[in-house]
Amino acid sequence: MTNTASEPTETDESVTEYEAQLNKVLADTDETAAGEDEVSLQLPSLGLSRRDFMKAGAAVGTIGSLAGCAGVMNNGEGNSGGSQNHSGSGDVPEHFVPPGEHDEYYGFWSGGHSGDIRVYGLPSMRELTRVPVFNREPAKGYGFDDGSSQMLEDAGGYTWGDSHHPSLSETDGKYDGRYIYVNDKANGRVARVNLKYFETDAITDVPNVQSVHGCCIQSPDTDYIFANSEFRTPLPNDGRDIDNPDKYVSLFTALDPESMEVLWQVEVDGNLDILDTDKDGKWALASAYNDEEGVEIEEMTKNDRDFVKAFNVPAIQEAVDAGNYREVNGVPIVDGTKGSSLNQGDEPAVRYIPTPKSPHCVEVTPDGKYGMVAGKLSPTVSIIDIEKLSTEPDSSKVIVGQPKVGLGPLHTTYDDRGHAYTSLFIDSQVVKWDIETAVNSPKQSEEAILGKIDVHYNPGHIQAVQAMSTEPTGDWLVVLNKLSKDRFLPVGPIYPDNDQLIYIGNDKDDEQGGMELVSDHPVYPEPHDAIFATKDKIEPAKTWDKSDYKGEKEYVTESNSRVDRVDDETVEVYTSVKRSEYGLRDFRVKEGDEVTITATNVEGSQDIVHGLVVPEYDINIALAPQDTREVTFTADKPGVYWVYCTYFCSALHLEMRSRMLVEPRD
Ligand code: K7E
Ligand code: CUA
Repeated sequence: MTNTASEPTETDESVTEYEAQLNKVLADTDETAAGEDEVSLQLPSLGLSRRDFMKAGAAVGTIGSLAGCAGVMNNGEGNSGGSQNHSGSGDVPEHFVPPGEHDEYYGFWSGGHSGDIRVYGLPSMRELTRVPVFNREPAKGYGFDDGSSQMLEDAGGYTWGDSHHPSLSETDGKYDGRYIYVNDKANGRVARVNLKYFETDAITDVPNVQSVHGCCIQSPDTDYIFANSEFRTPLPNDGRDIDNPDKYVSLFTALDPESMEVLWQVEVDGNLDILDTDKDGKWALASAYNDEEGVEIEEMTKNDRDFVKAFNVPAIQEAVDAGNYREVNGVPIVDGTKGSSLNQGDEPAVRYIPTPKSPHCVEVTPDGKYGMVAGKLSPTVSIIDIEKLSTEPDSSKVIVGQPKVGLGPLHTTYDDRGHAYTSLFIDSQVVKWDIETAVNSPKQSEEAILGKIDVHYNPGHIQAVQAMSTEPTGDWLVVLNKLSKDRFLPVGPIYPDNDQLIYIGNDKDDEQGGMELVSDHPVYPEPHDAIFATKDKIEPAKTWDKSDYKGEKEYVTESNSRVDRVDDETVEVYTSVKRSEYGLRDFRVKEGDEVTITATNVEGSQDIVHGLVVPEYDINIALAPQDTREVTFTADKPGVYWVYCTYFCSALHLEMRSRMLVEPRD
């Protein structure tokens, strides 16, 4: 550990303060929980004193000397051996992918507040590319040409986003390789990335919500995209009810996966958090906290339980079709609050499933039988039996298991052999457990636990290969750790995250349940989640297909490169682009003209990309083979402006130029 202990008192103070805060939350829970039913936190059954819990929590809360010990503290049981061993044991298959060879899996990471999607290969963990989504990206010209900048403008004109939950489109429960959908937690948006071109092709700014956190496709056939608003706000949020937090609402939103239009929303009590669906197109499950509907932390953590919401999608659609809604900002809003008449009867629109307070997430098993709700503040995972959602009228009986897994459970993923893997934020571990054993053993018991492995440090999401589809393959697991601390060369006070690759293909009977840590990978902050598909699921185009934009943009050849003057103040410039020349060696416009340049890369050979940039005009477009892009600007500065290519495309790349000649308008 490079951070040495015992200097700044400010650090100590913040630890003490954090301890006090958590202590208060737990004390309240403890008191109200006494003598109550099994959904309470039940700290005594942890087998740990509250003091131990506090210490672990404090270490998490402060990126100081104590926090460096988070992993170490939990090594007391001597299960750290394998985690120091980067090469793994002889049972781990080769994860080094030699030069020139390809990975077995595509991995798609949400970039967090970098706003993008990162594409990695697995098991090499090599970053292959980034797909800008909510962010502008000069390296790919995204947010610079007319098409993408207009899309960003129409989606609210924000300059950034916070991408969290990437979801791959499915057909019949299997990844179909068409799209990734991802939310913007910051500005309440949902975007779609086209996996033929690895390019964002749609962004929807969801009305009536401020922040979209949970986001997923509906299994098995991607009939809807669902999005949860985490923050409760007045409806509409136009200045009314500012001082009336009771009137704030949280909405569950359905979008059309093709048009990306918002279809309807459902209003609920409490807030909404993360989402997953069953595998039959009926239930969407949303974790939730703040059933208290408080606006300050003390209010949000007062009660010892919250409610997972189960949305009955056909019933909601029926209510919408029957006109059973109110409309706000053009969106039908269905009443899904606890007392709603739509929630009565055999097919309630929304069911409220009681869980321990502040659960974090829901992830449905690949066979669609169970939805796992990680406890976060509770050391348990609550197992929802999805079939019972349709058959069991008593909501508290829908939870059919509740294994005690460890401290700070956040996310759960699956292999192909009936095992679940849960990240433990506070323990800095991954726990492997057996699903059917957990269902068949008493709640709060540890019978289902098969082993734990240390990770470094404070894991958030974990994801196993193909685990969100009906076809998990069960050999690799990635743990997205929030902190890297002393794992890499220091790079200043903002550290990389540390994504760790774990082999899970061996069900060995050891302390780690056969899990083996094989490699560490620093990642640029701060990815939130990832999803993995076998390489055969994704079939990207190698060059553009001009028929994909036929009728929208002209395919400009060398012979039709030209300057069209539309009127006294509007000019259209058309140029082809190839090694090592532009179709126009120069072009002439007048000061004050609105200029639109349409440029086509006429080359057919793969990987020959050209740029077209105009210095001092902030123009920067990138053109893959057979692609056409447009850019519009005002030529407000007279003079000579060299147009050049940004991609090193040939031996004559530097000579690949044109000139924009802007004549003074007298
Ligand atoms: Cu758990 Cu935004 Cu998916 Cu982060 S959420 S950990
Ligand atoms: Cu084209 Cu460099």
